[in-house]
Amino acid sequence: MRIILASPESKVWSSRKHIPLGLGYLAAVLREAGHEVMIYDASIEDVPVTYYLQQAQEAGRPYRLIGITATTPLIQDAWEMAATAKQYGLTTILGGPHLTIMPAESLGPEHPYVDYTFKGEAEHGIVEFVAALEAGKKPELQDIPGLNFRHKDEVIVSPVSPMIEDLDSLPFPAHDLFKIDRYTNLQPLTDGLDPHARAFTILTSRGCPYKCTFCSKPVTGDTWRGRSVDNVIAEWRWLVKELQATEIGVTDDIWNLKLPRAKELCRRLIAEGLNTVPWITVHGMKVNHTDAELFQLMKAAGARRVGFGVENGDPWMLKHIIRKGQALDMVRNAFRWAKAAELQTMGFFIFGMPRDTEETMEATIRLALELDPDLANFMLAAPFPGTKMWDMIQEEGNVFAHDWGDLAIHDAKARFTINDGVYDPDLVVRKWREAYRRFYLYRPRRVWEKVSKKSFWLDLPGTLANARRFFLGTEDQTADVHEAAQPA
Ligand code: B12
Ligand code: SF4
Repeated sequence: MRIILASPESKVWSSRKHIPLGLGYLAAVLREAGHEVMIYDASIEDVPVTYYLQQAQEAGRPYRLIGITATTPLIQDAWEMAATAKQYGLTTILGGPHLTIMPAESLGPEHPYVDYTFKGEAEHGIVEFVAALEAGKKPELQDIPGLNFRHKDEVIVSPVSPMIEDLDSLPFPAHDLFKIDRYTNLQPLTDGLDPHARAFTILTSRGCPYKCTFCSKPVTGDTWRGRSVDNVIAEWRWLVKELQATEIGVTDDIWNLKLPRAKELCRRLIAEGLNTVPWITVHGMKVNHTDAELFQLMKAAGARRVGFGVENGDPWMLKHIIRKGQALDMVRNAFRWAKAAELQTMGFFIFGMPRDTEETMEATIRLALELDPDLANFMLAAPFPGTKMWDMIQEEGNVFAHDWGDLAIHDAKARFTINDGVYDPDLVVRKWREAYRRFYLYRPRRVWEKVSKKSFWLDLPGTLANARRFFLGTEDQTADVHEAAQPA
């Protein structure tokens, strides 16, 4: 069957473009099952999806199915894409994080163009689903875990698709199907400036046993499942030797949960000569499960940058509200060891968690200044459904968001309040802006480091737009610069 797997335009994530790896996994299993698959990622395409649908129809080889992925802030775009595809007669199925949390919403009467949704990891389910369609059977009658559909006036939500235990049993993602030259480079310190970057990402494990209150991990879940080092190395070798990767991003929830495995991976990258291509941990890594040797090995294995989820500078907030399972001395140690190994460092900090006050946010700014990472990413707390933080706000406050798009992490606005007589959303935004100013502007050494870099002048329009947004405040909510999503 001819299938399009699509990622909608990321209006909430404008400058940095990374491959939608989940679709790569689905493309790989479908290809293995004999289907013809195209990956359409609206964020890097010059033409709308209708161009390919039209072209295929005119050639007499129409696409039969479109599978669309969506995170929560992108669900509106996913609906629009499904509606468009429906006009071309395609069967439509939506999957990904938002559909795992809210499988029934997209099957409501306002979305008649969505035929199916899928909850959870879909490598097994999608193959069964397509086999049923191809055989002219109704997939809804096949008892496919994870598959949700309409039946008469009812929406039937099935149990979540079971997590894949043996990740080594999966084929490697279909990296070769991505138009890789169109994606931006992964290194924020040279933000997207290498027009020739071939920046791939890799998942060495799925899941994370920690339960940070702000973190949404609906698909990969709380159970950590690691691929064998051999299996990871084989994919890494493919990326480096055959697909000419120029940089690689590890996008695990927590790649270093098992410290000996993390070290072994580094040793093997060195032994196999795969350490010539720089790599980073895209969403950071956990400060727990590290030691000085790990960072030395990472450096020798080609790692360029590590990022850490620091979140807050106040120990009470860390322990009782964020529940990150890490203490400040662990944070300090990890930064110290990473710097000693001459790795670039990045820190992720969150402003405006419930109970954050002027003092706790001040402690966060001071900690950022003390740790002094090469890049500090200050984010405003975004309550995603399914998180503990979402539940706290439902109980004690109000979410301001009008629609799911309002939850985009980089929007320059507070998204909720807590009715405890202390929490002040305006103060949160003020402190967040202050953090950027104090970290990037008010320190002459840092300003000099920035302006003395070629990249600063090459990307001057982008830099000025971001400066306006972070330092002055602006209506423009589409900006970008830094890394996204949840740090480990
Ligand atoms: C890498 C990553 C990124 C990268 C690349 C994103 C991309 N283009 O794919 C970057 C940095 C660009 C990024 C950006 C954002 N991200 Co992000 N990201 C991740 C991360 C760490 C890994 C994604 C991944 O590869 N997962 C592994 C694969 C195997 O899983 P998967 O993609 O979910 O796909 C599986 C299933 O969902 C399902 N599936 C997926 N699509 C489809 C489609 C169909 C038809 C079917 C049947 C099944 C199906 O099958 C797949 C295989 O099992 C996740 C955390 C996580 N653990 O998932 C966060 C995560 C997905 N991101 C998140 C968010 C919020 C964002 C942003 C919206 C941030 C923002 N600006 O506000 C943007 C939006 C970008 C976008 N296009 O959606 C949240 C989503 C939460 C939610 N409720 O939706 C997550 C869960 C992080 C978190 N803990 O909060 N992200
Ligand atoms: S933020 Fe990181 S450590 Fe915390 S639960 Fe999410 S993935 Fe795990």
